[in-house]
Amino acid sequence: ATQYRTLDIAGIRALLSGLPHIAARLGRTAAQWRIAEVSDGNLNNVFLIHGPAGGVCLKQSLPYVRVDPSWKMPLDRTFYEAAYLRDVFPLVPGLTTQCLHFDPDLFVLIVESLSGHQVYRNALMTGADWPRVVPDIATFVARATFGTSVLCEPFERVFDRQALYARNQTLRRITLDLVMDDPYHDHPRNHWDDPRLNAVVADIRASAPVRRAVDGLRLRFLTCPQALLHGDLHTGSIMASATDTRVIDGEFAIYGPIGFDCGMFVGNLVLRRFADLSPDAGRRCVRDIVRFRDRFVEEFTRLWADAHPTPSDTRGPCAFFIPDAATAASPGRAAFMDGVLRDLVGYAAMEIIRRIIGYAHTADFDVIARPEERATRREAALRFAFGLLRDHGRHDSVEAAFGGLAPETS
Ligand code: SR1
Ligand code: MG
Repeated sequence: ATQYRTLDIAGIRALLSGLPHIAARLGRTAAQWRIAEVSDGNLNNVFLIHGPAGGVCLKQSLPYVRVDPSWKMPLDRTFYEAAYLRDVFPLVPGLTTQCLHFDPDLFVLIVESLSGHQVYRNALMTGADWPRVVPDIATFVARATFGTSVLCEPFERVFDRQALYARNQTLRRITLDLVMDDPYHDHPRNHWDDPRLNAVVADIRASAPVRRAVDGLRLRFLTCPQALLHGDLHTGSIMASATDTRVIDGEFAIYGPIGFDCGMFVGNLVLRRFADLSPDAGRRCVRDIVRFRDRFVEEFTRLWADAHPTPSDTRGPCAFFIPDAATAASPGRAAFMDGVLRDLVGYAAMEIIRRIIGYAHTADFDVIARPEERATRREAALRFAFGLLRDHGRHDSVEAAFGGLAPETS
């Protein structure tokens, strides 16, 4: 039996040589395969393998956090990523990658490799403005969440799937702690490199309305299993080109509130806006958030309007809001969508805060050379997120929450 070991390049070559469908995709012979480590995220080892006929991407869990080997961690995260891909790929075939192989002993996941794509965060940082990406992500979230919810499927199937992802406790714990808890009090994992941020951090932590909003959003994260979430949908979990968009890295997959995926994506657009020194950054950010909301609501509503069950279909989707189920304008649906968008605003704010003062920062601000400018920009982002949480639930629309980002507000 195969025992777990961390694979090096020779180990990868040997493993893939024994997998006929992968070897065929790469092309013979194994000696011709070029294998390069491209590990970039916080948790795992990642390799790209290219042969004469094509390429694959191999990801392996480590028994610790890649960027902090003293932080031990179970291996099962690639199992959940493989499960997520199997569950959502049929719903969003052109918007993620296909799982080609999962090895349950080595915790190795192999997916198709992408060519000509960049990590979307990096592309944004170098000025890309690709109109397809934001609506593609909105379509991805709408289809992947709607299709795994009781709005679309018999509850028996949904509850079985919920039971599987309920075991993804290690990564749910990371999100709960790193996104929803640590930043709101002193914790050794928190860090920010500039004392100029101390005052805004103190203001956020001292605010009773913020505390109430964060508590409510944490509770919803644990008690509202609306749909299968990606769970870590920041701009580093997206590979994109001008013409193609793929969501990757679904290891944080869990059942939760749909607005969490939306909010994480939007929060990262806002981080970019505050780090971007170009004059139209605010306008572009608001444009993209509105674009995201419009496409998400349009697609989710369309799917819902098409999904109403027939009387004979006793194992079909639940017949919510059935009196007006044939109309997209159903008040029941509107209330549901309003709830998702309210969650979006709150989770976006929490994502902004944790990426600046919590454990896992993003690269967006690192390219600002002058420390004063960097601190000013980060502080402005924190003050903006502070306002979103302080007024959480009181924004009538996405425009009311985010419209102040354009024209330039910092
Ligand atoms: C220890 S993991 C830190 C962060 O990296 C992942 O990408 C998630 O965003 C997580 O919160
Ligand atoms: Mg990741």
